[in-house]
Amino acid sequence: MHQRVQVAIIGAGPSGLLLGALLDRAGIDHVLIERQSPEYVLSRIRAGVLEQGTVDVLDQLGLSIRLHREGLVHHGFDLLFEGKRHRIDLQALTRGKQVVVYGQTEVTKDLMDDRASKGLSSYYEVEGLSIQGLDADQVEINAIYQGAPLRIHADLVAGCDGFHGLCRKLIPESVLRTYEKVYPFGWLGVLADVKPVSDELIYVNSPKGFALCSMRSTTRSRYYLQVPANEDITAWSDDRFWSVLSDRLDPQAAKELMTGPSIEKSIAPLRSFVAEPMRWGRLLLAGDAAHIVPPTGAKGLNLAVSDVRYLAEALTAWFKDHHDKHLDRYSQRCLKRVWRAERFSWWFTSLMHRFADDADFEQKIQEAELDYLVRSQAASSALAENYVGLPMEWS
Ligand code: FAS
Ligand code: PHB
Repeated sequence: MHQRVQVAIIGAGPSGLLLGALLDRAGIDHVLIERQSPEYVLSRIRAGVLEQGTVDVLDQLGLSIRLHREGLVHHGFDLLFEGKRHRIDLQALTRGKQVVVYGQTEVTKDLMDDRASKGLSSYYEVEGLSIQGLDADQVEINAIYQGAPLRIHADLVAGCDGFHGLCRKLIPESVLRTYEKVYPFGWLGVLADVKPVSDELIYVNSPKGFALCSMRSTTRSRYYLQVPANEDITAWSDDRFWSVLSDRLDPQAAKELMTGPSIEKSIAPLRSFVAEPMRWGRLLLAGDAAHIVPPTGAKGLNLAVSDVRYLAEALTAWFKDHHDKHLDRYSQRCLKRVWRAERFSWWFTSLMHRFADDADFEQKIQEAELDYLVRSQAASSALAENYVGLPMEWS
């Protein structure tokens, strides 16, 4: 099978699917190539909180009907420390901004359904992918699809293949610069069909470790516990999970916590990572292929979306208006926003988690910073404006 397109998108997670939808609306000929099956992609439980900018782009695409029907608008969240909860009033602190709780799985499904309804070219369960010609006058992609050779020629490649993907590694070592911080802990996440313990999210700083009470709907909860980085998930029965979570909550929440069988349980490692530049020749990286943030600040998916919005604008200018102004600035434009999200996610992770070599002094300092934060309008405004998402217009 052979195809000639303007853009080849590698990876059908949120980045690749969203870019495909935006290129379709712009009339830019493209193809989507994914290693896994659609079912596998949908089985991954990831992000839960959407910034307004992410909702806006799904509105513009006409893909937010279910989101507005099923998503939960949140105007604040709680910080729990020293056994007490303090509400961060996002709406008041950001002059009316909010976030929407709507799982990444649902966003991915809405994007997949849109793509299928338009009959757009997508190759799932592709094997043996190789990409040549990123520094030549056209790119050649070879792979195996349904047991037969697949060859695609493209003008440009969008590397949307995530942290473990192929595309970032195609940038020569002499060009690529990476920055990384690996945290000594991970998040043990549980999904359960039980009523959430609170109407809003609760971020917990406890001497025994971080916890997060989130949700996917009013009947489906998503909880996380900080665990050591090398934790063995088989050591975590549901009973143990609920008992440890309850122990990190305030007395009222512990009393009201609804427990039940987990329908998904997984451990996510935490790291901060940035690869520069996000463009090399005919390759443009977007989303987790270029950067990773610890999920504390709920930035991962939203940062992928802002990359893709910039990339779609650059590709439209290139193919439709035949100017490369945005394409040339793509990497620099994304990285400004990436580093702001990296800083916030690192700061919030450092404030909320127990670090193994921390003495009691560090716990007291964290509690003092949290106490200051919930009392100071200036400090809580800074937290709120980062959490709802910084303006896309900041250059
Ligand atoms: P993705 O990793 O989602 O998608 C990349 C796609 O490329 C995958 O489908 C992969 O199969 C495919 N691929 C890889 N190599 C390929 C190849 N060689 N050929 C073809 N396809 C290939 N963010 C939050 O905001 N909150 C959270 O709570 C949160 N939890 C997370 C938990 C985990 C375990 C992980 C890994 C991430 C989490 N994130 C969270 C971040 C997550 O939501 C990402 O930001 C988001 O998935 C980024 O989307 P993509 O850039 O599309 O990358
Ligand atoms: C989630 O619901 O999965 C979630 C919410 C907020 C975060 C991280 C994850 O900061």
